[in-house]
Parts: sequence; C-alpha cells; structure tokens
Amino acid sequence: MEKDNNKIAEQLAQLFSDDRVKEDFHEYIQSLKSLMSCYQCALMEVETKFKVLDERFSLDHERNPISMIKTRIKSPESIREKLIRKNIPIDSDSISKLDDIAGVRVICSFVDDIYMLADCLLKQDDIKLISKKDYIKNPKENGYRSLHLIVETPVFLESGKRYMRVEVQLRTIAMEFWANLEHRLRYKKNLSEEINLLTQQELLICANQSAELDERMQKIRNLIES
Ligand code: 0O2
Repeated sequence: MEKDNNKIAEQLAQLFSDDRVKEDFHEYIQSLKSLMSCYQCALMEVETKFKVLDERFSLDHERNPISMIKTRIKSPESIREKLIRKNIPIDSDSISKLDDIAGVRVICSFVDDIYMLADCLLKQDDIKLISKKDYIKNPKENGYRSLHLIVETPVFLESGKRYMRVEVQLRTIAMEFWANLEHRLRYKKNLSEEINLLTQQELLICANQSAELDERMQKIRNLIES
C-alpha cells in the first residue's frame, strides 16, 4: 500500500512541471508522498466507520447492509484528465482542488440501506459533509444511479490533526453492476454516432430495469420484515 502511494506520488511529480517542482524535486516528492499517505489514512478512517456500522447493524438486525467496500486513490492519469477537463492548471497546487483523490465505494444490498448508512455516517461528529449529489432520486440522463457524498474527516498524525476530503459513493449491487459495465463498454471508445445513440438507449433501458429490480427486492424485504 505504501509502495503504491509512493509510486502515485512519483508519477504525479512528473506530471507537474511548474517552477516550484523543478526547484526542489526531492522535497516536492516527499511532500506528495506525505499527502498521498494522508489520503490513504483518510480512506482507512472512513472504511472503518462503515465496517463498524455494518457490524453493529448485523448484531441488531441479523443481516449485513453492506455487501462490499472498495477504496481507491485516484490514478495520476485520471487526475490529469480531470484537471484538463475542468480547466484547472496542471501544477503542484492543483491536487487540493479535486475532492475525489480518495474514494470509498460502499455497495449495499438494498436502496434503503444506502440512506440509512449515509445518515449514520453524517451523524458522526468528526465527519463534515461538504457536498451531496443524489443520483438515485435524480438519476443522470444516461441512467447512472448512486449517492455521492464529499466528506471531510480528521486524520490524526504525529504532527497533529489534518482534515482530508473523501468521496463516498453508495450504491446497490444492481447499480454497481450497471455502472461497471457502462464504464467498460463506453469509456474512451471511439463509437460511431449511430452506435453511440443505440448503446445509450439500450443502457438507459438496462438502468431503468435494474432500478425496477432494486425496487422489487426492497418490497420483498419489507414484506418479510413486516
Ligand atoms: P473514477 O475513475 O471513478 O475516479 P465530474 O463528473 O467528474 O466532472 P464530479 O462532480 O466530480 O465531476 O462528478 P460526479 O458526478 O460526482 O461523479 C464522479 C464519479 O462518479 C466518477 O468518477 C465515476 O466514478 C462516477 N460516475 C459519475 N457518472 C458516471 C456515469 O455516467 N457512469 C459511470 N460508470 N460512473 C459515473 P470519475 O472521476 O469519472 O472516475
């Protein structure tokens, strides 16, 4: 894990070519490694919070609301692509302008679990909500569904407390299935206009069908629990 973060820091340093980097490359690499390590710690903090919520919920309700948790530090290529897309200069100060360098994805069994877990996380007094996008109540035009939160969490270091931002994506197994395949099928593909339109329409139908499936599964669970 440490090796991965160091590699990301080194690749990032090569991306940034402003004067500050050229002046003291070694010092700059060290500061990037430290920053990436802070993001890694923030991921661990947030992941643990969800694991604790899952454990406690299973004790009271005899089932686990979380099916899987995935964490990732955004890749240097993805950081570069996003900076260009958002018209942010590719220099050493730019990383702090992105809120999704550290990402936690929580894959839930049911839609209700998503909102329950998000509420429980946001009630914790060391978690600060920065922004929220509800793509479940308001799906994207292509059918994408998920609840996105940007939160700030403290990381306790030898030198003191540092607040780090983490993007949390909460979605059901069905939403994860759709988003993974949509990403693989369409990402960076040079599709003709006709195929593009056709696949968009088909994927939207699939997204709506899987949302219907989630709704039906939720109803079955409600029936059993009532
Ligand atoms: P990666 O590899 O996951 O880091 P943006 O849309 O990025 O300009 P913002 O506000 O950061 O601006 O984005 P938003 O809407 O909160 O969504 C960001 C992330 O949600 C994406 O990260 C994806 O992980 C996921 N996402 C959003 N829309 C879609 C979609 O239509 N399909 C799929 N499969 N995933 C989506 P990144 O940065 O794109 O990539």
